[in-house]
Amino acid sequence: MSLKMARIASLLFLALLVHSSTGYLVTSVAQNGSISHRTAGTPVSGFWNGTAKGGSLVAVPAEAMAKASPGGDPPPSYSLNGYFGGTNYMTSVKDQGANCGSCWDFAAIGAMEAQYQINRGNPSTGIDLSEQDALSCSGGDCGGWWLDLILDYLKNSGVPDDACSSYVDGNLASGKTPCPTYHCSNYAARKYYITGWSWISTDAATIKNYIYTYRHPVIVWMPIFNDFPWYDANYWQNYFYSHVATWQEPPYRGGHFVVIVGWDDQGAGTDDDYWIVRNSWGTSGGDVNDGYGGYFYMTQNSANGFFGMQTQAAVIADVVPASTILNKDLIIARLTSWGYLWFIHYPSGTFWTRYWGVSGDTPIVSGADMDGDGLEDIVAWRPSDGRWYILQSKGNYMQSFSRQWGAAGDVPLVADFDRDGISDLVIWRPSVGAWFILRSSGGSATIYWGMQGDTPLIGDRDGDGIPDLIIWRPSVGVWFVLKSSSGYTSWDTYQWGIAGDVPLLDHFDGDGKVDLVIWRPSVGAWFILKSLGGFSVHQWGTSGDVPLLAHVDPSVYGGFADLIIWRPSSGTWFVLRSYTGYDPSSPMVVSWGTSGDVPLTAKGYWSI
Ligand SMILES: [Ca+2]
Ligand SMILES: [Ca+2]
Ligand SMILES: [Ca+2]
Ligand SMILES: [Ca+2]
Repeated sequence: MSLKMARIASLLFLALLVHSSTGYLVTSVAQNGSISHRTAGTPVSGFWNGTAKGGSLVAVPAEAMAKASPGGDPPPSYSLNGYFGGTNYMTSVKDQGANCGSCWDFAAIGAMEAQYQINRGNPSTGIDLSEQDALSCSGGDCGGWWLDLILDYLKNSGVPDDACSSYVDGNLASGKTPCPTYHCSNYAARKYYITGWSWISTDAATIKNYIYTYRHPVIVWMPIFNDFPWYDANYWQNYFYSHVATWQEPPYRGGHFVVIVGWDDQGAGTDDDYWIVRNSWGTSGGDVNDGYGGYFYMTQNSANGFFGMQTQAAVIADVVPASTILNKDLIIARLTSWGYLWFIHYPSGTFWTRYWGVSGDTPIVSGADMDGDGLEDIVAWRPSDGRWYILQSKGNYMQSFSRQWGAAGDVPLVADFDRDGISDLVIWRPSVGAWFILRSSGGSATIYWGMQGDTPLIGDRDGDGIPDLIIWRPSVGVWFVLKSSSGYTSWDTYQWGIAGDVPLLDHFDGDGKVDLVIWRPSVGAWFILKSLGGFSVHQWGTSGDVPLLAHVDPSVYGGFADLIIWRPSSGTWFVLRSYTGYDPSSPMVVSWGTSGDVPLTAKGYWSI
């Protein structure tokens, strides 16, 4: 074999013409266009349609039945907080603060944390979710909000753990801390989502059935009056609430959301029947003497005042951690009769799946973050209509949008040219050698660079942090790098590779400038031309393999890529790891996929 390794200041002519912000490739960009992907069969664990509302009872799911109590009617007393023995599935009672009207937030997240533990049969998962994030980033504020809106928000947007964004708004009488302020940087990967929720009927029998038989804490609305125990001078002891007044006397203080976790129909010191209710006003009030500070007891009996009866009640289906696509994951897109089924394999060995895209689409993932949350999205580019179909990481890969950009015969790529943290859509058109760049921040650009038969790539070779447009020409084995630092007017050339090779880009010397990589199928050899100077050669793979580059080993933040071979015949990933010094005697070998699949890798949020 021979590979010319000298860098040559080639004088090969390459048609070059730059247009500024003109030449829209298409006449319009659709807003949230409808899509024709298939979602049937998507293995989502939610057992309710999260959009079902209106107070009607929902069907009892088999999944919930499996968690059900031994059977029989709800007993005279029972509680999910262990008050009558058994397991306490509730997390610690929180304090929404002296002034902030964020009960809607604390009630929803309190039920969410408990439901997570209940559905896993583990009262000590350590789950602690961020009320501040839900307050800051949803439409609600310290002036209050609606239960259905916060539950929809938790389903569609999720919340990270509390350490990512701890509570700071307890003394805000109105407004809230703005959303970005208290996010941790990797908040998207740390989120939890509810899979669905439903209103339930507010009669006592139904609520007891949901708590006992199906194991759901019930979020309810209630009015608060001046005689509510916490407003009483004896609130240390007086934590039974049986309001009998009218709206006028004593004065109405406002609406409040709380969580019913159980009941006692045997009347502790009274012949009334009471709900056991988790509040969000700290633990110094309520049933402190019994070790249940923060809980109070509210009459079930509407005859004792119509305010004893809740007027809204809702339950959460299940709670799941965010699905993520990060740099260590191995990804397979498999064409099935339902379209592409994506399998995302975590380093732990677990995986998740989504259907996205149809036959004929180009599956794209590496570096594609069109919703700007730092996690890569699942993208299918469709030649037949030139549309980009984007399954957003935001919303746990359950929401989507599309954009029209490109046409049949084009090559789709992604990069962030305007550096706003959102991937821009890039189309390279071989017939005219044109790059069409649709910027996320608005506007577009057309740059002519390359010609039919070339391979387009994108990377930052000149080190200014902005993508350069790169063409590899097989006929002469020459790389043409059109530099962003020159305003895309001057270029460098490198002779590296020969016809039949596969060109790739990644980092191998830590200088932040992409290095030029050739994989030669005939001999299974990698030739890496480094920006700092010099080159390296590794034998890894054989003819018929698919070469990929990614950062999957523990040195992920060290900046050196791993050499990956995916072998279709056995569906095996062979990873030659940078942190072993590319030692072929200690590869990472993972069976994932099968013949006919499309293997893909992620860049991860660290390098998008
Ligand atoms: Ca994303
Ligand atoms: Ca952008
Ligand atoms: Ca650059
Ligand atoms: Ca480099």
